[in-house]
Amino acid sequence: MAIRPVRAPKIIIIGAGVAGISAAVTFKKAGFDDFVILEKGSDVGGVWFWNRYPGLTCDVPSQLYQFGFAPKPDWSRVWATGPEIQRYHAEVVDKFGLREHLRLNSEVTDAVFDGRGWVVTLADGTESTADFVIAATGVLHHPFTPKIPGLDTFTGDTVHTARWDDSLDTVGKRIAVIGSGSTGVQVVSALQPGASKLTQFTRTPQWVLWAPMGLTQSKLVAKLLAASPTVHDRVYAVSLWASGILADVALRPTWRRRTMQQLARWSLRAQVRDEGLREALTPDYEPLCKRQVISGTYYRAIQADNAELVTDKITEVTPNGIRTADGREHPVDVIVFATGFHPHNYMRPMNLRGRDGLHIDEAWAKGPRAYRMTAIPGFPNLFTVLGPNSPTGSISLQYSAELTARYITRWLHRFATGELDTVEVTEAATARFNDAVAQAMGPTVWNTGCNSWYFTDQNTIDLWPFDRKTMTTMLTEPDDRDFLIDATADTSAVFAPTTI
Ligand code: NA7
Repeated sequence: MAIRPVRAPKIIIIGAGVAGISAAVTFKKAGFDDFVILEKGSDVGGVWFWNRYPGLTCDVPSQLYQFGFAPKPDWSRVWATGPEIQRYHAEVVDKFGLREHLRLNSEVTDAVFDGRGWVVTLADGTESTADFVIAATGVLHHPFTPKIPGLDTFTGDTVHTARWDDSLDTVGKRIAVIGSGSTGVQVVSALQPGASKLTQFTRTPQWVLWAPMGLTQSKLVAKLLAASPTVHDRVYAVSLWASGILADVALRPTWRRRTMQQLARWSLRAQVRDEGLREALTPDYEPLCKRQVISGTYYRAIQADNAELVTDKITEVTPNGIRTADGREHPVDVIVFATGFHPHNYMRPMNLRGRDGLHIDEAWAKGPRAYRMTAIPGFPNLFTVLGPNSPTGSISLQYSAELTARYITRWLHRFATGELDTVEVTEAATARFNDAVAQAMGPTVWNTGCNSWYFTDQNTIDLWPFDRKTMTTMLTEPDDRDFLIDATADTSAVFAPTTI
């Protein structure tokens, strides 16, 4: 049975990364195809488009890091590389006919609610209107480069990992890498073999869990998965289930968490024999507290003859290198900033105004907050996909994005049938949800005393502190009591379910 809509909702999706693609395919499958996807970049893929640094690898196994609606049996590696993931996104966009909806090089500067719908303006001044706006704008989008005195006097090359310059030649050069997160660790491993010298400058050591990240996926596995969609679905379901164990490790202080933490400590002990270096690489907080770094090559790379770890504070950049607090000047040709992002910016900077001109900066003056990751009080007919509190630390992002998109289609259906014109989450429901989040955050490993990008400026942790089952329950059927639903349209033509 399908529903014959009275009117098709006009939808603008902002962003063509994992969240935007999930939303677009989900809407299309549900019969809502009057949408455009506005993407600031010159291609789809989001973080996988913007990040092209050497060694880029996803630390989530490929059979899990894929859309539920687009299984890919033949990943070449168990942990796929950035370029392969990026190709996959392009293939999915083609396979599901999203190209015709896509407007690349289209940066949204303004989105303003006019009482009934949204007026969206691009950087080139083009205006479009929509009944619904879906903000699929991502969390790690704006690269952070520290302001180091003297940086503008440096005569060599500088690059941020999230804006890699493909023409940059690092072979035979003296390379400085600043940062010790997932990116720093990957880029050190990739650049060290070709460098004349690689110096990694770190402020805080990270636990680096060993895993054979370069492992190829057997061709037999690909054949088996391709031969039977049922087998593939089962493998995907088992992967989702298994990732639940990881979520549990993060959420509750049990023996499972302690075992994982021991593994991280063992990874360091087993691979780094030099006591001085081991001490410099040993964090003073619990493993898993920051986003866990995984690598099978980093400790080898940093112990190579042409590599050096520097933990002294950087005081300035000179024309020819980097000076540290001990007064030493480290001569370098290239500085690679693996210094992360301004996280939690989501739609910002954007002139996003909801009901009565409410600006998103006012609504989020005390930090980003939403109801169940997707609805914001004061912003009718606007939903986020992978918005605040998304599970960047535990549950599959694709699963979460698809679930949220399906939840949004419930509202699209009701708009289509004339049952509502606008829908806006209440402040009370949002406050209740955020109180529950704050309470559930207590025993999580992210709250055990480290500083990570998970924290907002207001010291809240911008992650999902519940399990996947709770997420599924929360995002299956909307609870009308949590929303202000306005229907001013003539609903005399209310739909009748029709078999078509
Ligand atoms: P992260 O994890 O935010 O790491 C950024 C790194 O840069 C981290 O080691 C920071 O040290 C370091 N940093 C930042 N500013 C400075 C200055 N001024 N001096 C020295 N070091 C600095 O970003 P990534 O790109 O590695 O990873 C982001 C996520 O992408 C990752 O978690 C995965 O989910 C994928 P700090 O620890 O703050 O002392």
